[in-house]
Amino acid sequence: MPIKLIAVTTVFVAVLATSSVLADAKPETPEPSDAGRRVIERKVGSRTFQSIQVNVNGEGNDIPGDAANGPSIAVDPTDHRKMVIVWRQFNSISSNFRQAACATSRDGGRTWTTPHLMAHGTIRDDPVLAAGANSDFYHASSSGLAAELFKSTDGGVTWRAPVFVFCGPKPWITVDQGKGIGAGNVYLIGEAQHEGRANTSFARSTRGGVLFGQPIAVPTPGMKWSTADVGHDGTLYLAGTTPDGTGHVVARSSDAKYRDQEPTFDLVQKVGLGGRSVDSAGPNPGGLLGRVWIAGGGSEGKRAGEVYMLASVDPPGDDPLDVMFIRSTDRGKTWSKPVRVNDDPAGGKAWQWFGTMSVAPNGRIDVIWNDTRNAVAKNGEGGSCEVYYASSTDGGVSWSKNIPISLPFDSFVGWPNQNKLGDSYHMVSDNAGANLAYAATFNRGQDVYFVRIEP
Ligand SMILES: [Ca+2]
Ligand SMILES: [Ca+2]
Ligand SMILES: [Ca+2]
Repeated sequence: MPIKLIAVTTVFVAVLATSSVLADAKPETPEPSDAGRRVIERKVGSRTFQSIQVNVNGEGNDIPGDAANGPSIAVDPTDHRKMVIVWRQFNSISSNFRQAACATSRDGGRTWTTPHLMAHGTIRDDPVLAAGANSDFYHASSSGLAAELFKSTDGGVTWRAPVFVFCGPKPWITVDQGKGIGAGNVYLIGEAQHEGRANTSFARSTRGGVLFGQPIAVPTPGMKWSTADVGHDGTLYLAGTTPDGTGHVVARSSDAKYRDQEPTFDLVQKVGLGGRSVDSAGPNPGGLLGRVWIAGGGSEGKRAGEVYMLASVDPPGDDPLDVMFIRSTDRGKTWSKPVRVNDDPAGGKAWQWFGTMSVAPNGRIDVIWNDTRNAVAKNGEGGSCEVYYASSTDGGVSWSKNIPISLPFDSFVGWPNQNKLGDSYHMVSDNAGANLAYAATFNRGQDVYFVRIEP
C-alpha cells in the first residue's frame, strides 16, 4: 500500500485572551505572568499541594461564566520546566461550542502564559498532547469526525496548521521518546467502531508528525476510550474497552517501530480489570468515568519490560466504581489479578472516577482519581469529590496510602451545555514527581488546574 503524503504549510495560530473571554488578537509571544494567578492549596500534614489555575484571562484571573475541561499535558523530556496544557474551552456555559485552548509554562508549572485558542472559530474536541525527545510538542484533536494533528517546534507557543490523520473520535497520541529504531515515531489511535465509517483509526508518522502513513484498522475486537504508550524497546501498546464496553482489551505492535514496515498487531486479547468501564453515571452523568490507561514500566532499571493497565471500573456488588490495576511481565501476554488502588473500605458507595496513570522513567507508577469517599462518609451519598493520589515503587504489587491533593469540589457545578466535567484528566511523571492537569470547580465554574505532586 503506498504511503499517502500530506503536504503541510506553516501557519501560526497564536490567539491571545482578552480580559473577558478567549478571543482573537494579533499573534505574539505571550509572557508568563505571576500577577493575580489563581492558586488553590491543599494541606496534608506538613505538605502543601498547590493547584494553579490555567484557564485565566490576560490579568491571570478567573474568567466567570466560561467552562474548561478535558485537559491534556505534555512535558519536554529534555527540560522538565517546559510544559504545555491543552483543554476544551467553552467561552460561555450557555453554549455547547467548544474550542481547543493552549497554555505553556517555562518554570515547571508555577506560572502559565495567557491561553490562546488553536484553529480559532472551529469546534474542536478531545484535545490530547504528547512531547517528542527533541522538544517538539504534538497536539491531536477532532474537528467533526476528523482527527487532526498540530505540531509545535517552539515549546507550544506557535503551532503549524493541522494535518488530517483519520476519521474517528477521541484520538490518543503517543511518541516514541526512546533512542532505538523507532525514536521519534508518532502514533495516533481513535475509536475503532464509528457508525458508517471504515475501521481505520490507527496511524503512524515516521516523519515527525509532518507526514502520516495511510491509516489502518485498529485490531479487532475494536476498542474505545483508548490510550497508547511506547515501551522502552519501542513496542507500541494500545488499551481500551471492547466495543460494547463490557470488557477491556490490549493490543501490541512489535513492528510499528520499523519505518519501512506497515505496522501489524501481533497480540490482541481481552484482559480482566475486575469490572467494566462506565459512562454517563454518578458524578459525571454525560461523560466517561475515565479512559483506559496503559503504560510501559519506565525506561530505566529492571521494570523497563513490564506493562501496566489501569481504569476506573464498576466492581461486583454495590460499590459503583473503584480504581483497578493489572500488570504484565511478559509484554502483555499474561496479566496479574486486578489490584484495588483506592484504600477506602471495599463495598462502599464511593465513586473513584477519572482514574489516571503515568509512569516515571525509574519505574515509579503514579495514579490519581476523583474520590467521593469523604462526602459519602459525611452524608451517605456523594456530592463533592477530591483528587486523590497513590504511587507504587514495586511495579504495582503494592500501593502507598491514598492522600487527597485537592480541595473538595462539586462536579455538578458549572456544566456547559453538556452534563459532564469532560471525559478524562492527564498526568506525566518524572523521577522526582508527577505533573497533573485536571478540571475542578473551586471558583463555582469548570476550570483547568495544574498541580505538581512529589511522592
Ligand atoms: Ca472560569
Ligand atoms: Ca458495583
Ligand atoms: Ca468505590
